[in-house]
Formats: sequence, structure tokens, C-alpha cells
Amino acid sequence: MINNEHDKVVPETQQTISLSDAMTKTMAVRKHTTIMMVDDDPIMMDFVQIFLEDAGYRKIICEDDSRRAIAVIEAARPDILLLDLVMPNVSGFDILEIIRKHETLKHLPVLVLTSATDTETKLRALELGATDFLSKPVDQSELRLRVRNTLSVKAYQDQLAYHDPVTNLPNRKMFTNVLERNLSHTQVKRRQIALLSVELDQFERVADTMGLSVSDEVLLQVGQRISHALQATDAVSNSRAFEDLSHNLARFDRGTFYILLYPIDANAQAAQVARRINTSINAPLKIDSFEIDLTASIGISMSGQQSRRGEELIDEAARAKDSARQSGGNCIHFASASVDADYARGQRLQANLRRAVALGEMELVYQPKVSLLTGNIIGAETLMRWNSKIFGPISPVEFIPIAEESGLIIEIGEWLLDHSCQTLFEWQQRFATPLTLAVNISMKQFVEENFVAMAATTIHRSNIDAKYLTLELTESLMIEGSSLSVDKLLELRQLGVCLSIDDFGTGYSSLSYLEQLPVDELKIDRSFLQNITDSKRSESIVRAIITLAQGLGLKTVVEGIETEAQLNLLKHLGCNIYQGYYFSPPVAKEEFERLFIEQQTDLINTGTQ
Ligand code: G
Ligand code: G
Ligand code: MN
Repeated sequence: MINNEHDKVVPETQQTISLSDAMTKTMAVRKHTTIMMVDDDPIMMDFVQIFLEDAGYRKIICEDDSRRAIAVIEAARPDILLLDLVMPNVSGFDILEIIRKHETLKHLPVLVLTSATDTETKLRALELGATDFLSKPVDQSELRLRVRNTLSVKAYQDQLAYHDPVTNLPNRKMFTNVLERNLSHTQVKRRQIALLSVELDQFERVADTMGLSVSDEVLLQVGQRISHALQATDAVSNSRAFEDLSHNLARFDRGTFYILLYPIDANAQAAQVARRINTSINAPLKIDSFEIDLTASIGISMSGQQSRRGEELIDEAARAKDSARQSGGNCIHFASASVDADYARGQRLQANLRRAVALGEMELVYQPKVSLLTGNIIGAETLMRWNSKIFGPISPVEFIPIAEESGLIIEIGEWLLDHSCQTLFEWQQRFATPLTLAVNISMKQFVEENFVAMAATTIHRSNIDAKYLTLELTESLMIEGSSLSVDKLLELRQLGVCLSIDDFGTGYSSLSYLEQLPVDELKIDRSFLQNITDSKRSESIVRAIITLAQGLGLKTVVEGIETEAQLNLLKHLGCNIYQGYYFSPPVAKEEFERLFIEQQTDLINTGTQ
């Protein structure tokens, strides 16, 4: 009954394997199989080696001194041993006897070489635990078939010893081995491993009320869902050898799965995979006539940079999973308290961010942009503020990454652009002197397929003169840059807007690529301004950026001017526009308008307009 159930599901993968795939797979297995042979006759061994190589085996170890046999077997750990019986000094019988009593070698398959007529010898060898016989002289076809059959029995035994019979996934023993191997690897490469412990919250109830065949089917289907979710994960699918990929998901006991992720560079990355797994489990399972809703509790432990034992990481993940379960299930907990607190706050912020726009909690502030030449306000940059009723004011430094990761940035960014365009339209109606308005665009928005269409609709709807709208994009655009982003920038520019590269100098952009980018402006990052008046180094960098921009015909904007000395230096260096606390921090719209009107009035009064 249970086996039939398996047959229904497992072949999904098997059906897709064509005959040539199967051959390729067999040959790949043979390449990794180690065959050892012990015989006092080297010529005989040469023949056998050639036959085996013809059949696709690549690792063949020959030993003609039977006294060394055991030591060589211990070191080489062959998958199968071809053993001659009649040898001087130590006979094949002696070796067979030692192997069968040996702590780690006792299950090694042994094919003994003997002449077909020798019944008494055969019986003795069988009694000592020989697996099969090979007649001398060796026939090529017989050799190939006996080796193949013996190996497939061994593969079956390994499968039983290292796999969970219900899901066919690696079991705890195998997973721990893979984990230990990977841990020794990470210590060299300084990348982290994340370990996920995933327990189905309802498994016990399903098993108790619906019986074994249904609960086995649940495990099987959940195993496949997790495996699909992992295949869609870059961290897993990119950098791992195919063989290992099938070993990083295991079922331990009851409804508990373990997953190894490598390489991981941030906690958030592990949490993201965990959430993807959770989502894949949440979709209702259909088994026979039942529809079963499942949730999971997930615990995550991270290897960190110190050397760690596999068992220790497994225990930590298990404890984090138990704590997730105790807090009601269907959630993710980290093993480390501080990471967990950060993660929990992030989750709560994200849940509230979803409604922030609708609740009117998002606000825009405006920082004046001022001409270095004339000292006149030429426009502003809009910056977002979140005044959460629950958490109080939250900085964009904290909520923008959350909005980006959750995808909420798309909706928020659309609101922001729409709102900014309305402001700009209002100014264009109200003021005779035109003002520019700069809007920050997150890379996550920019890469969205319909970003240009959204921008076009929003801009047209607002009736603004688009040349006064600037879109600020970060430098990462150039790192990830491809002809694709150049095309997109060109499309944006066709809308008539200005394009600016924000935080310039902080990324790792290639300067040669800059030349190809259709942009109008560089914004020099404020980190270069911090000690520019007493650091020749900072000054040189800023001077170089300005020279570069001039050479490429781009305007320069500098951020973070806080002192008069900085202002004078930047003016001297030939920068065009500045922003900074020296003139004004970001302020409310009315305050910005007041500053602008005041300056206009002064200009009219002094007659310098
Ligand atoms: O003003 P403030 O210190 O809070 O801004 C911090 C960072 O958040 C800055 O790097 C700024 O570019 C970013 N930021 C502020 N407002 C917005 C916005 O409306 N959209 C995007 N994408 N980023 C913003
Ligand atoms: O990355 P972006 O350019 O969008 O960031 C603008 C950020 O710089 C805003 O958070 C703004 O509050 C901040 N900012 C603007 N002027 C100054 C300044 O003179 N000094 C400092 N420290 N921050 C500034
Ligand atoms: Mn900006």
C-alpha cells in the first residue's frame, strides 16, 4: 500500500530521465567507484584493470604483495575488493578472515578469484564470508557483470543505511557527515553555513488521526516542496556540486527536516530561504480525498567564523525551532538572541510598513539644493520619513531595506513618485522661477519590468514639465550594469527627466562603464566631505570626481556641506550644486517653500534677480 503510494509520486523525476541520461549517470557513478585488487600475479591484474577501465571504472588500485593488503584497504576504502585466494605469505583466506572481523571493513564486498572446478576452496571462501566468485582465467563479460551486481547490492545497502525510507532523503547519519565535510570547507573559505530545522506543526495530529499512509505521503510531498523551494535559491543552486545538492536536505524523525545552506553571507539571506520554505509548505496538500493545511516552525543556526561541530549546530537549530514552536508555530526563530531580536523587529516593522502608506504615516521632507555659484535655491531632494503610530519615527536607513526585501518598495516608491510629481506641479503653477525636484529610486524599483511604464504614467498624469524632475539612482546600477540597464536609462530619459547617480564614489563602479551611462549628474557622497578641509586625500578624490564629471559633461552635486569652509572649498573645486545642513536640513514642504519665497523676495529687493 505504502509502496504503491510511493510509485505514484517518485517517478515524476524518474520519467524525465532518458536512457542516455541514465547511461551518463551510470558512467558518472563508475568514475567515483574505487575497486581494489589483490593478486600475486601482476600480469593478471593488468588484464583485469584494462577490462574494468573499458567498462568505465577509473579508480582501480592493484596490490601484488598480500602482506600489505589490509593496510592499503584501510587507507583506500574501496567499494569492492577482488581477492586472489592462493598467494605466498598471506593467503586470500587469511585476508578474508581479517576483513570480516575488522571494525570498519567487515561489510566490504569481496569477490574471490578461483578456478571454476575447485569446489572445496569455494565452500571455504563462502564460509569465511566471500560475497561472490570470479572464475580464473577471467572472462571480460563475467567480470563486468559480477562487479556491477555486487556494487548494486552495496549501493542498496548504503541507501538503507544513509536514507530515510519514507522520503528517500538523506537521514541524520548521512546529513551529519555532509555537514561536517562542509564545515571543514567553510573554515578555509570564510563563508558561513546556515542550518535550518523545519518541523511541521501539525504532523503529530495528522499521523494520529489519518494514519500512516497519509502521514508518509505528507512527508514525501513536503520533502519535494522544500526541495523545489531550495532549487530556486541562488545560495544553494549556484555554488554546489550536483551530487552534494541532493544531500543538503534530510529528514531526521517524525515531521522534522534539516537543510544546509552554503555559502551564506547574511542572516537575512537565511531568513529569506526559510520564508520561502514556509510559503511552499503553506499551500494546501491534496492527499486522496483530503486537503491538509500545514504550517512549519523553523529554527536557524549559523556557523559563524569560528570552528564549529556539526552536532552543535544541529542542536542549536533544533532548540531555535522548539522555541518557534512554543511561541505558537508557523514562524522562524534564530538561535542567537541578538540576531533573533533584530529579526523579530524587522518582521514587525514589515507587517506595519504594509499599511503605512494607507494610514498616512509616510511623509516627505524636502532638502534644498543650492547653486554654489549664486547661493540661490534651485530645487530640492525629497526624502521619506515614516512616523509609525506603533514604533515612533523610523529612519529610512532602517525601513528602506525592509521595504526592498519584502517588495513593498514597489508600492511605496510609486506613492512617492506620484506625491513628488504633485508637489512639483504645484510649484510649477505657483512660482515663476522654476524649481527642480529630485526623487530617490531604489535599485529594486529600477529593475522591475514595468518601472519605466509606471514612471511614464505617473509623470504624464501629473502634467509636470518633466525636465525639472530628477531621478536619483545609486551607483550599484553600474556594478550590476549591463546593456540592459543602459537601455532602461535611455527609455527613462526619453520621458524628459534628468538622471543622477547618487552616493557616487562609494560603490565599486568601473569608470569606463560610466562613460556609457546616459546620465546627467553625479552626486558626490557625503562621506568624502567629512574631513575634506584637512585631508588632502579626500580633496584629491573630490577634485578627481569633479574633473571626471566635467570631462563627461555631467553636472556635479555635493551632499553633506556642513561648514562654510567646506562650501568655499567645493566652490573653488568647481562643483555646481550643494545640499547640506549648512544651508538647511531636510524640512517640511511649507518650510521649504517659506525658505524659497524669502530668498526670492530678497533677490527682488536687492535687484539681483
Ligand atoms: O534622510 P535620511 O538620512 O533619512 O536618508 C537616509 C537614506 O535613505 C539616504 O541614503 C536616502 O537616499 C534614503 N532615502 C530617503 N528617502 C528615500 C526615498 O524616498 N526613497 C529611497 N529609495 N530612498 C530614500
Ligand atoms: O543617499 P542620499 O543622498 O539620498 O541621502 C541623503 C541623506 O543625507 C539624507 O538622509 C539627509 O538627511 C542626509 N544629509 C543631508 N545633508 C546632510 C549634512 O549636511 N550632513 C549629514 N551628516 N547628513 C546630511
Ligand atoms: Mn539621494
